[in-house]
Amino acid sequence: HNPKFPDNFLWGGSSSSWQVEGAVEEDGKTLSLMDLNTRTKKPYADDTFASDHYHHYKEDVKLMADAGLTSYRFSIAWSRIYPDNSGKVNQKGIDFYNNLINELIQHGITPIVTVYHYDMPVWIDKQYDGWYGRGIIDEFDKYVRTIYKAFGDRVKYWLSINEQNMQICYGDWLGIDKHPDTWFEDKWKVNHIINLCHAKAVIACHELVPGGKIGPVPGYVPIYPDSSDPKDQIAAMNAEEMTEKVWDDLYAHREYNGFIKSYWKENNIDPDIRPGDMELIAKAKIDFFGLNCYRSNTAKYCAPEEEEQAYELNKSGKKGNLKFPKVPGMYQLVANPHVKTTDWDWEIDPVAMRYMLRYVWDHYQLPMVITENGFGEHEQVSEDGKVHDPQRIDFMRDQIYQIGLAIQDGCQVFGYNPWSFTDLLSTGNGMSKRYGVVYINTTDDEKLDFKRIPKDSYYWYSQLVKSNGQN
Ligand code: BGP
Repeated sequence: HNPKFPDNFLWGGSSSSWQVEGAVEEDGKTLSLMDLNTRTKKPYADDTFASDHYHHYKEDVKLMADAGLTSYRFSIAWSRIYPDNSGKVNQKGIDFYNNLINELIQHGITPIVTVYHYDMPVWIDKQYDGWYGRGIIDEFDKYVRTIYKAFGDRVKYWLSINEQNMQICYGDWLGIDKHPDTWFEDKWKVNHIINLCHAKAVIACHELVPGGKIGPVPGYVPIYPDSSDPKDQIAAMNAEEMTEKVWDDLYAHREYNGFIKSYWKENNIDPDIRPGDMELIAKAKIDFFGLNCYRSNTAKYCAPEEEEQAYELNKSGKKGNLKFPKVPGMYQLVANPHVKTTDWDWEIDPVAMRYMLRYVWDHYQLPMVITENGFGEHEQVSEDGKVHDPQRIDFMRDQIYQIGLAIQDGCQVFGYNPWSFTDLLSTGNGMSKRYGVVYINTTDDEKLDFKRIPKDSYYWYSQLVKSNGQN
């Protein structure tokens, strides 16, 4: 039996605009870098239609409501709201999100909206060199103010920038390190500009959304020491600092922590912090933490004379194709013999969920909502016309149990939004790595009907949701 979940706990689902909507150049929208990114990797990614949620949103919301969901976390595509540098709002973009939000609310589902989820508009990138140029800050401020004014009467939960830490740590994978030769120093400059945009998003939300609450969304990967060797413990702390804690501290304490400041100094890579920047960041008081958690990592000591190794993620979907990073003098990541892995070598570790919630609660004492957590798999429709996904059910059951334990431990958690509700494009594997509790037929080009087929996990999750976490 699961521990008891609080009344009004939000049981939801999660997505992001470019991964689910499709209609990438419809009704005035222009392309984002992610749209282009997946486009070049055809055939496995079909960015032009994704899950065609743009045309199926009513059906999708109905499926959520039938399952008893009470929240839905999604993102707004900046390039649907401001498609170019004319400064004119695209009314059809506003209409789409208005319709979606109204549909959700009519079905008793609370919208949780991410302002920015990886999808840099191409025109912003051209004009300001994406996150590299400070010109983006005012554009971002204008964009967030527009969406708060348009939707803030109904949307009370907002999320600023999805997985800023992952964007910075794994910039090559997400296409943000556009100048790889200088990325080592650039990333902190880029990160500082994103911090300023995060601050703008927080401040404007409190100014413009009556009763509005906003939080960041770090991608959280708890890091364990590989052994009881004290050097491994420090290595795990170093890895946690460099991939996670620097961001959490900034969001919660609203200043850079001592660790990163001395790291910059040591490496002579101070970012360009201008007068007024830290005052702006200091004003951005967050209300809660949104947290994405899929897996854990394990770290061990790495001697300074070792050779550096970049993280090479497994994009093949065949086990054993991942290369762990080595950061000489700091840490190296290694396989954990105590946990199983997915076909993409992601650790399947429900305890990581409890660890994360405990860690964030202990350090920051802010309410938390899980904004992503899920199991990626190769999937197809069986001969009986159904989609059987027992591994996803096991995954979710174990994760939810650990959330219950964390709540029992005293952590304040107000919702669980697994990734994803419907199948959608994966960042690196398009539709060949599926996460949904609802299957979408996008594989058969002959009959590209986007038919929605609830998987076994949908029915299982629905039962759990309807009993507020018991089943
Ligand atoms: C998170 C992202 C999501 C999502 C998920 C799964 O990091 O916020 O956008 O894609 O990871 O990752 P992937 O699609 O690479 O399997």
